[in-house]
Amino acid sequence: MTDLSMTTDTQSHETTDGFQLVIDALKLNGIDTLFALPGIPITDLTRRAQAEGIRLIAFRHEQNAGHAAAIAGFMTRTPGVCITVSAPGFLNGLTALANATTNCFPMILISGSSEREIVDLQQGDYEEMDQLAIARPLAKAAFRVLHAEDIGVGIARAIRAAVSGRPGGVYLDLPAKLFGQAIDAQVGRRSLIKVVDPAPRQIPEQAAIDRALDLLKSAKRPLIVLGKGAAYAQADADIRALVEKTGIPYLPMSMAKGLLPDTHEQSAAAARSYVLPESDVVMLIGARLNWLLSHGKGKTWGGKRAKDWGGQKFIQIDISPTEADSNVAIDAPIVGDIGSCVAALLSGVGAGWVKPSSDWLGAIAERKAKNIARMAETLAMNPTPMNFHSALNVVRDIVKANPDAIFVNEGANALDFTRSIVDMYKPRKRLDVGTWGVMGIGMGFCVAAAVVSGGPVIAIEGDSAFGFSGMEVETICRYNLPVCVVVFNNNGVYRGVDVNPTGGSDPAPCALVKGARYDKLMEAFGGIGVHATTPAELRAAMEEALRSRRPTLVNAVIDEAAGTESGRITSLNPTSAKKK
Ligand code: OXT
Ligand code: ADP
Ligand code: MG
Repeated sequence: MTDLSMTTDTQSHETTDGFQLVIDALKLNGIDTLFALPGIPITDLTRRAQAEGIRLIAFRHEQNAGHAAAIAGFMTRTPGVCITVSAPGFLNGLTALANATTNCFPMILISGSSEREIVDLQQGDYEEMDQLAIARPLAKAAFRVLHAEDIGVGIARAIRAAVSGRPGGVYLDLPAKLFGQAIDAQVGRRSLIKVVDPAPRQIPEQAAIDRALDLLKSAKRPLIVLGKGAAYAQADADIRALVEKTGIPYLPMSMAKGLLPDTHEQSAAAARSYVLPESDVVMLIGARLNWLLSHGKGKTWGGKRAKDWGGQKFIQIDISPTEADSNVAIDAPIVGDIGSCVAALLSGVGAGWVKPSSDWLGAIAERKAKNIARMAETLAMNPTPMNFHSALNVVRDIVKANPDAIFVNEGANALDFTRSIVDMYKPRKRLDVGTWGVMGIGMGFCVAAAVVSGGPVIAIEGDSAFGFSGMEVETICRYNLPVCVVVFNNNGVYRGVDVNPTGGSDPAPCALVKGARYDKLMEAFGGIGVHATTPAELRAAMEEALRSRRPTLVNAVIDEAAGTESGRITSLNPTSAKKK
């Protein structure tokens, strides 16, 4: 317990309680929004927080509240806070907490819990569970507060753990009894902590910068890979300056799209499978060499051929010192925050800097032009029923006309086609399934994006993906958020043509109800539902949604045979992997 004995001589006669101290501690630290689902023991916490001027967004399922908190953290660099009830509510929030940790999003999951004495003796309390022990391996840090005078410390530690260094998910366990604990108001006030400099800059070593610059200068075919860490860092102007001053082509990972506009001439996104194996020096900025980058090895990276010319060399900028060498050797690690690292690199890129050769840039431009021309041909087709391309041709125009709208995307084909077809123009506008490829982020992300930005949100959702969080359209309607959800309805997980091999009447595992009308779900709660079977209908519906800012769901009918099993990652299915 924090020692407050020094303050007893100045005690007031007013008292405060645990509820109030949690609210005061959050407010003191600039937390102005909570994503929650009320119930015992946190109902009054949500009520009183709202009464005290905190924006309280109440959800239909804790997983969605958790995803909302996590992405709010990504967007703002302030921990997003999710509040749940004990055991089942806590468990519902846990997927989001683990996903936040995996994706390096700063988030705090606060759950009410049962009394320690009863939990530890396993006496069967209401919603009894040893939550702290369960959360610990899934969170960056986990804390429990037992005494009202420690609430300030508990919240301060949670905030620091979530945003400092590599951001992540933090669990804060608050037993029911804590909320009602009364203490002297002045003692309570003094126990609160306003966290000073919660995410201190981490300045890189000059030697590390010099090593990286030397390697970059020696490159014949350099490449920059921008990851979501670069987007999170909010060092947009310096990152753009580094890319443009060095003249090095760059590849944006999914959530780094828009950090520089996708139409930028140095973007190598449309020549991905050419630049990865051909580059000789790769500078990773806030991107891990995990599965999404084929672990930095194998065919994607040139395989044996690359070894012939000495193999690829890597520079990696990351705030986590243990990230380097996690998959392949990193020749020039730079440990620090991206803002400081990029600024330091920039100061080494002077007037004498030699830009990459026209051979390298020309070869990339040629590949890009071919891929873009091929894509343009496919986009220009107008088949009946619509396919992913003809529908996304519309979405691409709408996003171009509304570059400030936040764009949420999940599914398999609905994700992969969208990522390569829909250009992003501004940083942190594209929010998606991230490192785990997790379904269910959709409506939680939409709610948070609308609440945090105050602006319009567009979501492109596979019909299966939408099902994971679909009930939150009620939340979208209840708070009257300017969200336009487009469900790419192809009657199934991946495709709608899966068949039960026994010929029995049960549907196949990947099949969903044919011809489902997701638009009716939005109408059920007073929003606008539109059934769109042509690109023209889809365009009209999206334009109207953005104009009116009314909650809208467009059920876009997509050819059930279009697309592939698992989208672009078919090869990860064990059966396909065996065949290779
Ligand atoms: O260079 P090449 O020639 O190769 O071409 C590339 C680019 O150069 C080119 N390109 C362009 N060309 C022209 N112009 C432009 N502007 C341009 N830009 C790019 O396009 C190609 C492709 O580029 P890309 O995408 O960058 O490259 P590539 O090789 O694909 O990149 C590799 C990866 C790995 C980086 C990339 O593929 C990627 O990011 N993939 C992410 C995949 C992912 O995370 N998928 C989601 C998970 S799938 C599965 O797990 C699903 N589940 C199971 C499940 C999950 N996930 N979660 C939970 C909680 N439970 C269960 C389920 C249930 S998906 C799913 C639902 C699916 O059904 P839905 O109905 O929702 O969706 P539909 O499929 O639509 O029906
Ligand atoms: P992507 O999926 O886009 O490739 P990852 O999630 O794999 O991106 O990688 C993000 C990386 O960025 C993580 O290794 C994380 O430690 C790092 N990171 C996050 N924020 C910062 C920051 N402010 N400064 C430096 N590195 C950061
Ligand atoms: Mg589908």
